[in-house]
Amino acid sequence: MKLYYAPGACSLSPHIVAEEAGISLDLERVDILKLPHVTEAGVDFASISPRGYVPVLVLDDGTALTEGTAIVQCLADLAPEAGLAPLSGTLDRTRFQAWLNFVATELHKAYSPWLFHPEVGEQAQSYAREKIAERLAFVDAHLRAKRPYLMGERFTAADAYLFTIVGWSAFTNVDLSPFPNLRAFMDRVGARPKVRAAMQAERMKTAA
Ligand SMILES: N[C@@H](CCC(=O)N[C@@H](CS)C(=O)NCC(=O)O)C(=O)O
Repeated sequence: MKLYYAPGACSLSPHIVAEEAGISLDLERVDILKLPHVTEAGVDFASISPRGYVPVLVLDDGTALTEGTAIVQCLADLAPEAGLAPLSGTLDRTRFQAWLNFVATELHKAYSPWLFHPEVGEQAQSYAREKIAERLAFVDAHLRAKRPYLMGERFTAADAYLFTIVGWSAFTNVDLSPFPNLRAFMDRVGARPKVRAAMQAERMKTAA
C-alpha cells in the first residue's frame, strides 16, 4: 500500500493510523506548495488524485482511495485488533464518525485554506480564528469530561486526525492557551511512540 503525503499536512492522520495499526506503508511525498503538484518520483500528482490533494492511499490492487476520513476507517478496519475504530454497525462507530466529521468540517476546513493564505485578508482570518476557538472550547470541555481521548479511554483514528489539525495552531497563530485539556491531549498523543515514528518519517519536529 502506498500513501501519498505532504509533510505535516492532513495526510499525517492516516500515516499515524497505519503506524498504530502496524500496517506498513510505502510513502511518496507530494510537493503541494508548487503547481503543478509533483511527487518525489517526478509523477504529476493530478494523474493520481484528480482533485490534487493529499492524502491518497493506493491499495495493493491499484485502487486509489481519497478523503482522509474514509482512508483512516479503511486502515483501522484492516487491523480491528488495534481498536482504532469501533466496530461497524455499532452506535460507538457512529459517534466516532461524528468526531471524524467534526474535525474535517469544523476544524480542518476552518484552518485550511483560510489561515494558510494571508491574501484572504485580516477580517477573514480573524473570523476563522474566532470560529476555531469556539470549536476548540467544545473539544476542551469534552476532553475534561471524557479524558484521555475523544472516545474515552482508547486512542482512535479520530484522535490522530484531531492531533494533526490542532498541530497546525503553532504556525497559524491559533492560541491554545485557553484550552488546558486540549494541550494535555496534544502532549499525550505527541508522546505516543507510533505518532512520533510517523512524524519522524515525515521529518517533522517531535517533542523531546
Ligand atoms: N477533503 C480532503 C481535503 C484534503 C486537503 O485539504 N489536503 C490538503 C493538505 S492538508 C492539500 O493537499 N492541499 C493541496 C491542494 O489542495 O492543492 C480530505 O479530507 O482528505
